[in-house]
Amino acid sequence: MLSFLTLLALHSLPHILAYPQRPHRPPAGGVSSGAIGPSSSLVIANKVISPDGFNRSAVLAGASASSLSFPGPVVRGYKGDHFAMNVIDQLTDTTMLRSTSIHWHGIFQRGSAYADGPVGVTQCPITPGNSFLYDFRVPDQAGTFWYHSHYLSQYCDGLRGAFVALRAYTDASPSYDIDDESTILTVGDWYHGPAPSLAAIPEADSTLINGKGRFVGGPAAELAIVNVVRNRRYRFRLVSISCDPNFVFSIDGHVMIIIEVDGINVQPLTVDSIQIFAGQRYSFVLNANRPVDNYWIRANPNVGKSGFAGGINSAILRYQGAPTAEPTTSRSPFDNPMIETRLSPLTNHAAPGTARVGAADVNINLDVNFLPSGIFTVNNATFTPPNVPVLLQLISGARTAQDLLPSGSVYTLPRNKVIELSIPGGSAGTPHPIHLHGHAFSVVRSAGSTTYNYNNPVKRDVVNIGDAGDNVTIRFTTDNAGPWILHCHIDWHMVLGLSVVFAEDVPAVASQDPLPLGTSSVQSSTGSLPRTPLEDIQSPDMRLILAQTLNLTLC
Ligand SMILES: [Cu+2]
Repeated sequence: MLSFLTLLALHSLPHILAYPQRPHRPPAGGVSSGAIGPSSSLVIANKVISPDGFNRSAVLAGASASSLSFPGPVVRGYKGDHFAMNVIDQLTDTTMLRSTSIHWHGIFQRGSAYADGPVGVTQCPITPGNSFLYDFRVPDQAGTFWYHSHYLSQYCDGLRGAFVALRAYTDASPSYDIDDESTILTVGDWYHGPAPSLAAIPEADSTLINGKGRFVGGPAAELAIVNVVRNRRYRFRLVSISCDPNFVFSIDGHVMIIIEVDGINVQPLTVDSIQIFAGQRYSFVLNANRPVDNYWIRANPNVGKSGFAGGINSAILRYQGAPTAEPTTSRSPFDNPMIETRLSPLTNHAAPGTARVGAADVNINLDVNFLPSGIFTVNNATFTPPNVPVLLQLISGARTAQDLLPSGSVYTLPRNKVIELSIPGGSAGTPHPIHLHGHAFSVVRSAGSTTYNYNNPVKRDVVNIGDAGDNVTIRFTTDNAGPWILHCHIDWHMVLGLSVVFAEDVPAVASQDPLPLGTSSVQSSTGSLPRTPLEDIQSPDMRLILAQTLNLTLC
């Protein structure tokens, strides 16, 4: 009788918040309860996996060497948390890169540039047998992020996973009932060969949704199943962990109400499909108000094998009570696709600076080109990771763009100014999704649009720069000292040089981005660390020693 009453009470609850309060562990019953963070080890090692029915060795992450997975474990914490992620390199497979480095995509790293991850910009790669403690705070961000290797094209070999910073319970005003690990949807491309032996810009073999999928000509491998209960509302966190393709994402029979873009809440926008580019994220509310059944979830790539024959590019939305069977639903024509110019932030609407084209404090045009020799240039310079990370160059006293390497690829930006970047589209490999570290930016002109919106443009951290004729324009304020890379998130293009670095507020980097003392390249504990501004260290030799302990010397 008691249990019956308990069940009745549970079923009558109007809202089931999966993350009601601290501590961080969610209640049992989610699809996965393997989330880690804000303090955890993250072991990087090799394992043979078969996510689409084809066996291959991969570069994977796990809380331990025995829990490696694709995607990697969800890293989770609350806004305000101090993250201490100790990345331990146990890679052994010589067909792929054995060193590594992790970027926490979308996290601003204010005051902790050394934890940002891009090799050659903020650190050298972590070598096999060593570890590196990523020690950073997330004081003012809540939303959907992800993490991935930022060493050449290593994340294409598997090192990618979701990162969620939750709002505190008291902040919540949810338009949804469920938000837990079962509502994270990763979509990405998958390759049957190791990235270092593939063509410079290879074609993916399959699309994986939540780490499962099928390839053309392959077996009917298990597809991801997303379970829902009728008449509940779900906050799905859609994360593109793609190396290359963008995907048109949709769920048969259902609309999606977008409420968050790249970690920033937006005015709710109802759509029937979302074209999501590499590195982008969308939270959308799905009301499971259709008849109990199975429905196809679709992610159609722009390159590689498109369509849905044999269950490729697909996963399954399964209502509780539906048969254990593949859906028989079909896709209606899209009449309400997501259009970027229809997205607006929920708060802090306006773009910074004077509301006129070219009227920011600093205006920079970035011309992307692809040369016959097979490399990309930005304003005629190709980015190759320097042997001395830009962060160490700055801490060592380099002050001007002319002094900073790689030559022609580093732009110095003054502090507390409004920056406008315009980036014409249409170069080879279009459309390029451009990502800026250290900031979110206002997209005052989107791909496919010729109008400028300074009033309430979407803020995000990856933007598609579109086709010939486009001139995507973004604005941000230089309130975060550090060297921040801007690059194409098609990983193959980044490797071919499609990057620049903004050295922001150069004079303040050494004092505002102190390197944590007590860290060593073989750090194995995850305690909080004392910090001393590097400017307090007067001896250049001592600075060099400190930098060496942080893997910051020669890459
Ligand atoms: Cu690109």
